[in-house]
Amino acid sequence: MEKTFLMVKPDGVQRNLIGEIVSRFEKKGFQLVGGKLMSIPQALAEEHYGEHKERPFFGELVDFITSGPVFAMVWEGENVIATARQMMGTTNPKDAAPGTIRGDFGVTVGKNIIHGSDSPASAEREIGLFFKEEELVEYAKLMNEWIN
Ligand code: DAT
Ligand code: MG
Repeated sequence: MEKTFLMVKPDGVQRNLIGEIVSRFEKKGFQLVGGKLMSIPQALAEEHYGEHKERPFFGELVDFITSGPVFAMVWEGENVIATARQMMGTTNPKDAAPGTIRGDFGVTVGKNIIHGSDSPASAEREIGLFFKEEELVEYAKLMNEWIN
């Protein structure tokens, strides 16, 4: 089953949005496979956002993501990578549709509440960066028969 890496950013943690965000993915019908509250070390932040290394906002981005704890998660489900991105809304909350996480809770691009992998390759890479194999829990949920 497809998996994705999602993370409540420091602004979302400070604004008490962990429960709200977890709840949205649970209610959708996706399954939580791993989760932890953690502080991101500088080196991990730079590696995670490596694709943006040359962008002018890279320094700010790394400072922001290391500025407080994040809630890192792995979620599983059919088409979960693309669907989670839709549920997050566009990168800049000013353009994000109401009903999306960034549309409902975000105001500026620098503090946009949540991260989500954008492709199968980045999902695999990011899950590997943040979670050890043994931190991911595979389990059957009877409810899945009513979802998939
Ligand atoms: P996303 O988080 O939607 O995948 P991204 O990968 O393009 O977006 O960028 C990573 C993060 O960098 C994004 O969540 C917020 C920040 N960011 C992106 N574009 C920015 C910009 N023009 N100015 C400031 N921060 C930006
Ligand atoms: Mg991205």
